[in-house]
Amino acid sequence: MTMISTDVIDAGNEKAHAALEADYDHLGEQLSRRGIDIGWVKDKVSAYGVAVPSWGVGTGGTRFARFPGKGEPRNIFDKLEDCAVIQQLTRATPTVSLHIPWDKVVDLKELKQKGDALGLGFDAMNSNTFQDQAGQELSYKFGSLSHADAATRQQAIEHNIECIQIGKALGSKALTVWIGDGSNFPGQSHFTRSFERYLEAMKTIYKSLPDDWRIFSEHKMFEPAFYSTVVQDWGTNYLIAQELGPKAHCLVDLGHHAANVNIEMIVARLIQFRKLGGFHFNDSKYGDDDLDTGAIDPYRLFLVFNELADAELSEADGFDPAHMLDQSHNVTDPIESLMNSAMEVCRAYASALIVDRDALSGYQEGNDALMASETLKTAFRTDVEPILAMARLEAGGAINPLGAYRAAGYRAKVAAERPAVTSLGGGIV
Ligand SMILES: [Mn+2]
Repeated sequence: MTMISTDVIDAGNEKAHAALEADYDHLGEQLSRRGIDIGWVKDKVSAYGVAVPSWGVGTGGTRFARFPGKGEPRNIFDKLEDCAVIQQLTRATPTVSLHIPWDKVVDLKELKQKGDALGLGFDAMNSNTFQDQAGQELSYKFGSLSHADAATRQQAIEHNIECIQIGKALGSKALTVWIGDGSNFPGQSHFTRSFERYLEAMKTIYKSLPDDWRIFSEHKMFEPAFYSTVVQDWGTNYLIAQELGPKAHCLVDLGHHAANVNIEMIVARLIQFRKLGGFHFNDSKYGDDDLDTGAIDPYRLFLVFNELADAELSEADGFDPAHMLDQSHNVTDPIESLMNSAMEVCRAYASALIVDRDALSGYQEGNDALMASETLKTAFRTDVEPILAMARLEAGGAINPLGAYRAAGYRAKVAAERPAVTSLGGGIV
């Protein structure tokens, strides 16, 4: 089942094919002068995938307002179709990450079949105890897994276990837990006791994990709590993963740090101690803006991938991070933003793969700061787009996904079929 007519993709590819071949050959020649086989890079990019967040295909909005777009998905089945468009054109997003209860369905078999029919797998499950749902018995206003009340904590634990059960039926292998627990006033909550309660609750969830599953805890410095947050930084996150055991890892959302924090170094530390679970890619200027990946600081994204490529190529012990996007789209068509973001992630990966690591290592050992920096810059400045485009073309995708998407008129088509919805799970998470 394909969402975009292959005729549209073929027509676009035919027009762009000759130029791509020429650009690819030229880049191949440049890289071979540096001792890099372009085919090796392309194969690695082809094998790479980043998960699309189900909540990303709807217009997210901000904490102030949401301006719905036309033809927005009404439910998870519509969302999967939009995700399938992204995968069909970019060939970089073979899986979808679900958020429960936003994506809860009556018939899980039907959902799995829909995914299968669209060629989509299910990545990490995301639980939600940061807002109250209709009919929910106990409120999360004052916290969930770290709540002072044992019955509220139990309710949050049971929700996470339910997410695991749903994920099992869909073929997922991981649970991501982000809580909004924290305080707005000094003295409002006891730092140690609330963290103890959180750990105890997470240990109960951990016991319900199947053997081949992992649990990712996601830290976030602030918001919704503006004074203290229970899982506020990577240090706390590392403590959690250590306390829970080998199936527990840390998830790094690029927007969940203080401004100017050296995220790539955090990534290196987590890799070194085998606790890097995965990513939520996005970009930001001020806080947790959830802007499109690479929109503000593509060099930072590259530097994160430089650490990932280094670990991959040196076969670092226990290195197997899950890659996901986590964005909120306010002013763009979410499908266009997610396609571009997936390609930005692939670009950062390809650029990191062409870093001359032997040279870099030599400059590091020899204290040649300038040349070490230049070695990274040389890779970053190289336009790897022909590699990405060729990988897409060979996998049946579009040389120019954005062009193909617009030419296909997908949004107008679904706008006619999908009445506007006023509220849809999503937003900044
Ligand atoms: Mn996130």
